[in-house]
Amino acid sequence: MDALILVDLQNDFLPGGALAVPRGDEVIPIANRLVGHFGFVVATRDWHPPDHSSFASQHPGHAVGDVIEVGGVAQVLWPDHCVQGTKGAELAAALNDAAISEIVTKGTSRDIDSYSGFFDNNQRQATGLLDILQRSGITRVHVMGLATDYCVKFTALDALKLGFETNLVLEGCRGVDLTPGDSDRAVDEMRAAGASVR
Ligand code: VGL
Ligand code: ZN
Repeated sequence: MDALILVDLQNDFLPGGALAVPRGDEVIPIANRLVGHFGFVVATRDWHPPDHSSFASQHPGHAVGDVIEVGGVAQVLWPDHCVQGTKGAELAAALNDAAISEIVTKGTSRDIDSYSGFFDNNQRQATGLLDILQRSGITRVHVMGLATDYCVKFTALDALKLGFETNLVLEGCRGVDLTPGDSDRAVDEMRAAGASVR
């Protein structure tokens, strides 16, 4: 059975939000169209405590976009975003959330970021997404959302590693592109790892 995974379609990732993905709003109508075609839809949600270690504000002397080491892993520093319980962390206002079967939260521990919808960046803590998919008899996943070069990429790569047939819904993705070309390279990586791109 197939599942649609909607990655981080949250207000803070849309234009005007705290970590706005350029043209991120364009994928909401695409999500709204696709949810009708899937019997099973899961949404992931970036869901950080206010003092999350991925926030540049927590690292005096560092700025947004710097890469530092946190707990032994490389961490890009971001503006404060998707703080638990805030408007910015809510699913996009225009998203038809009636069709969403499950919501998975990630990035909830202060000390470790989680780009993948499956695991934190240390691959130590699971989010529950794998259990949800297995319990529902899902064998193939279609992944779309924000951002192509971070959470979409790591969610799709983990899905492949976990043995799911994985399709990237390219028209439903937009990237941050901190470095120009990051999103194109992310798509190449997903394809090289075995994802179909349609
Ligand atoms: C994301 C950066 C920081 C994403 C989340 O959803 O791609 N990117 N947190
Ligand atoms: Zn985040």
